[in-house]
Order: sequence, then C-alpha cells, then structure tokens
Amino acid sequence: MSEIGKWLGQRLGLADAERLPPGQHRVTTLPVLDIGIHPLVEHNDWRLAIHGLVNHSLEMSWDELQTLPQVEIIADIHCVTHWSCLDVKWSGVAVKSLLEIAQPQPEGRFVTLHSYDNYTTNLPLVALLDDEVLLAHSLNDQALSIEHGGPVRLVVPKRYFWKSAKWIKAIEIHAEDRPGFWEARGYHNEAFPWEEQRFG
Ligand SMILES: Nc1nc2c(c(=O)[nH]1)N[C@H]1C(S)=C(S)[C@@H](COP(=O)(O)O)O[C@H]1N2
Ligand SMILES: [Mo]
Repeated sequence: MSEIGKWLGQRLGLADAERLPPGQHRVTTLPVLDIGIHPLVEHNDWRLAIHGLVNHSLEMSWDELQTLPQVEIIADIHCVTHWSCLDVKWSGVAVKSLLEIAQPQPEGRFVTLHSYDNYTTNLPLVALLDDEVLLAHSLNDQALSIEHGGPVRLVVPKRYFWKSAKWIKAIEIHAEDRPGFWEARGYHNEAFPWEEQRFG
C-alpha cells in the first residue's frame, strides 16, 4: 500500500475508532438478536396502531405507510452486548410525522413500543420526535428481512439497540413511564451508549 494510502487508512481507522462509544467493538454486518420469536407478518396483515393519550388514535396499513414522506438515514448502531455497526442505512417514515397525525396530548409524555412477538420497550415521547427515529422498512437498500424486524421496525440510533423494536405493532402513549421487557429485567431505562448506560 502507498504511503498516502496507509496514512489515509490510519486516518480513517482513527476516525472510526472515535465513533465507537466506550466498551464497544466494531462489527461489519448487523447480527440478529432477539428473544427468539420471529413473527411472520404479511404486508396485507401489517397494522401499526398509535393509541393512548392522543387526540386521534390511528391504525395504519402498509399501503398508507408508503404514502407518507419517505426518508433515509445513515446511522451507527450500538448494541448493549458490545458490538457497534457503523454507517447502517435505513429507509422508512419518520415517527415524528405519524405523531403529528396522532397528536399526543400534553400529559402523554412516555411511550411503550409493542411488537408482534410481544416484546416491549419504553422511551420518553420526546425521544421519538428526533428526525432520525424511523419506522424502517428497508436496511441497506433491501427490504427489511424478517430476522431484522420486517416488514417494519423502529430505529432509534441514539440509544442502545434494544430500544429499536423489531416487528413493531403499536405505539402506546401514556402519562407515566412503564418499563419494557429488558428494562424490567435490569437494563437501563435511558440506554445512551456514550454514557454507557447498560444496566440499572
Ligand atoms: N420485537 C423485538 N424487537 C427487538 C428485540 C426483540 O427481541 N424483539 N430485541 C432487541 C435487541 S436486544 C437488539 S440488540 C436488536 C437487534 O436487532 P437486529 O436483530 O436487527 O440486529 O433488536 C431489538 N429489538
Ligand atoms: Mo440487544
């Protein structure tokens, strides 16, 4: 390799290393991780409900989801089991644009994400208003496979990956915070990788 190539590689390597939060190592493909049930949800059967403390509860079909503005993000994904996958491309709909339709009520400050495998996870509502929080139907320009949560999963890049509910079925908005599946089993409620909020 040329000197300039080596120099560039080191520069890039360094840059990548700087993108790894504490305690993380890099993987180049996204592993499959979940509680073990891969629900098969056909496009025709897929529904996403938004309910609870909202002015307009809604139930969205796959076709309706496609009519909403489509966005792409490239994000670094960090899992609590210490791997990080950099520059993952997701396409879908910003959760924010769905929440604009549903109109959460002022006292609705927390959400539970419900999935087709009965997994749940929780977040403050404001976390979902971030532009890069997506209902993703594509991963690296391919239709999202079942093992990665297809047809549609949540992607919340700024938190550890367990907050990114695969096979998402409903967004429930309530006044009080309710721990989800892993949060009730000792995982951190907030889950910020740069703060290394893994447990407790
Ligand atoms: N519905 C559902 N979503 C889930 C999980 C799950 O078990 N069920 N596991 C979470 C965990 S712990 C991780 S690390 C990521 C893994 O996503 P991946 O399999 O696409 O890498 O999904 C998250 N979302
Ligand atoms: Mo995980």
